[in-house]
Amino acid sequence: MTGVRCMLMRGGTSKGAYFLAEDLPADPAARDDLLLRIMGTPDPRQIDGLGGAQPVTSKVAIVAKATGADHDVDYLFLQLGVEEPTVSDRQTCGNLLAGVGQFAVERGLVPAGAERTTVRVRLLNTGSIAVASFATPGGEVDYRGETAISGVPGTAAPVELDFTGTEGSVCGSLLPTGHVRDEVGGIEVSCVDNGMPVVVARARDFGITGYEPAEELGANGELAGRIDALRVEAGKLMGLGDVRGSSIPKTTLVAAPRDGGAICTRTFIPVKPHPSIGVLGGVSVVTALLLDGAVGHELLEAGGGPVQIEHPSGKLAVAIEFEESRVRRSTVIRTARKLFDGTVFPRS
Ligand code: NQM
Repeated sequence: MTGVRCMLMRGGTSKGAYFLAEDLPADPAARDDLLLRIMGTPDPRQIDGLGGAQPVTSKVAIVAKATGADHDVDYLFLQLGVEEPTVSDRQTCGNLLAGVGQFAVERGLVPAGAERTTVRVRLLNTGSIAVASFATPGGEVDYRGETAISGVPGTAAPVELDFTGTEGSVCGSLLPTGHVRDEVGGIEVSCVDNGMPVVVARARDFGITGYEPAEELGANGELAGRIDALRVEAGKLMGLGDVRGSSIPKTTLVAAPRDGGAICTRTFIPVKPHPSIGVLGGVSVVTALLLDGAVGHELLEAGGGPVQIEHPSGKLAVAIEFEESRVRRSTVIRTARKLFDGTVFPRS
């Protein structure tokens, strides 16, 4: 039986299978078929593959040496369905991105610095470039450290992620509908794309407080139906076409903060509750909330410095720098960890 070289990593609050592009078929259809068999999709438990039975653990990162001078590696993200045999490249993932730099060093694509290493990563899904920096004492990746991130037990070495050029990188503009606020099906929304297309709405407009645990929201079938209807309409206004069955846009419902953060969020990917919040999802939500007139702007309690987003398993800090009305850069701290390195054997 033929195996495929693969590294399983936790990247931020996600987990995925990392591959070198050269270790996978070049033909996208053959590659996707192989990945479905590796991850164990379709199956609600993904029992016969590496997937962890949730969207945030059914992910793949494909990394290759750079094809341009302004970056070091190319990173293609693929979201695999759990129950449905789908493979989508329509979104990127800032959480798996947290492991891409270390993976590139481990596979010899990028030389390690003596103390720290900085890797410029082109996000093939969106075309923007992110810079990841992390510790490499003695020229080796060290995953150990003291940084805790909500949603992950224990601590690990911090990975700083800096994003530029994410504004409108999926839909073409930061406010893809052309307005800071729209009404969709009687609900006020702000539609934004600062690296991830997100529809922001108020939790109370959906008859929930916005503080419910993710499991409770996941059991609310009526809510899932309303969110799907909203995102399908909003997707058209955002120029994304028919988004039925697509992982974008995400929806984030906001409420006033109640745990020392700046805003409380419940995010749906696309209709299942996110156990926390995505990285570029969080960047996009904060960008929207900072705009005058945006839905939820009135709920934001941001002082100076990074904006602390409350989510179902804790907080995510996002720093956004504006230059006049343009986003200059966004920064997020994550951690990542190598879980195993070896050969994976796909289901036949
Ligand atoms: O928004 C989940 C995650 C993500 C994506 C999702 C992400 C991002 O938590 O950059 O990280 O939105 O489907 O990994």
